[in-house]
Amino acid sequence: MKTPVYIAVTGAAGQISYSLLFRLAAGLFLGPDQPIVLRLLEVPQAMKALQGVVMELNDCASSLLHRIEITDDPRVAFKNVDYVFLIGAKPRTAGMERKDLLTVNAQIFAEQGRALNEVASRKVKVLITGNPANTNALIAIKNAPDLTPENFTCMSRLDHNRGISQLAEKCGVFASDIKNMAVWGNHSASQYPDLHYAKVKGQDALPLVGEDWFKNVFIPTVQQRGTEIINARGQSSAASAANAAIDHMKSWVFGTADGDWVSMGVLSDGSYGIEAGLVYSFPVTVVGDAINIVKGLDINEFSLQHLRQNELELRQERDEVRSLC
Ligand code: NAX
Repeated sequence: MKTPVYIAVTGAAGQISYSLLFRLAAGLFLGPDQPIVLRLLEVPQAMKALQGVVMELNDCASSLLHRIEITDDPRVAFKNVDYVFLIGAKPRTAGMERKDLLTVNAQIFAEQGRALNEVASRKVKVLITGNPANTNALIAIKNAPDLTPENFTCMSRLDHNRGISQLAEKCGVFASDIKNMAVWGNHSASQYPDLHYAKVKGQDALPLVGEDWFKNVFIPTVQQRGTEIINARGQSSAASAANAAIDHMKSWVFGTADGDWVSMGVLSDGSYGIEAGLVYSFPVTVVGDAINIVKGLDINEFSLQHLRQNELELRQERDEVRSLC
């Protein structure tokens, strides 16, 4: 058996984690021969619920799950960890303005960034899922000056997977027949799911589905999918979010397939004119340990407007929490 690796999950008693943790214990992230230690972080009020989750994890009798440790202290949770899923965040409650949500979550991600800076492995891979994910990632990066921005990414993979699924359904093909989906910008309703480079069984997607479907059906469907799920289920996406978090981390650890890419929120280097220093979703490839923004794509006027709108929104979010980043 290999040496166990340490995986921390925050918001471990929440609904995304309730799907994620069992997948991790089943080896769906690192494979069937990699034992893991789970470090689960929660707020003190959720510790009892978390103990219930731990009982259920133990009842799976997974031979990969070497140990489970629970804590309400990020410095304990993140000590020497290799992989971190930052999922825990405060939900928006009645009467709360968007700015209030930004501020309250900014504090959480500032504290967790500082804790990672102090105690995590210098090679740690941190995925930020808790919303507002892009700006939370930026705050974590800024509060972890001894780590590098490359240690942090935020999740747009659920949006990417939603795009693949919509296109596959429209074309009557399998999801695996779709390549080069791209989701640009913020993980918000402004996100830009882009079919200009997408391929369906090697053919250009746009001529197959038409501009009208792309602009008037595909884009709003992907943008509004989270809301549609809340309206149907009475709760936000959880299992699909956990699935996307694992997909994201697998791409990061094992690399992207030849000729394909994935969408990830990473610190902008100024590519496509997006202000450097914002955490923005780009199409990326992963080779070895390096995440590379896909360069040189043609951006038409329609796309440019969407890219700019997302940049503006992320600038505004950043400016609202300036003191922390
Ligand atoms: P839940 O409300 O079910 O769970 C969140 C958990 O986080 C709770 O158990 C809470 O006690 C815990 N928590 C709060 N503050 C914490 C802290 N400081 N340290 C540790 N734990 C803390 O939410 P869930 O449905 O699991 O969603 C979690 C986050 O993911 C939310 O912010 C949600 O908006 C976001 N999402 C992001 C997605 C993405 O694609 N980036 C998609 C799914 C999801 O909406």
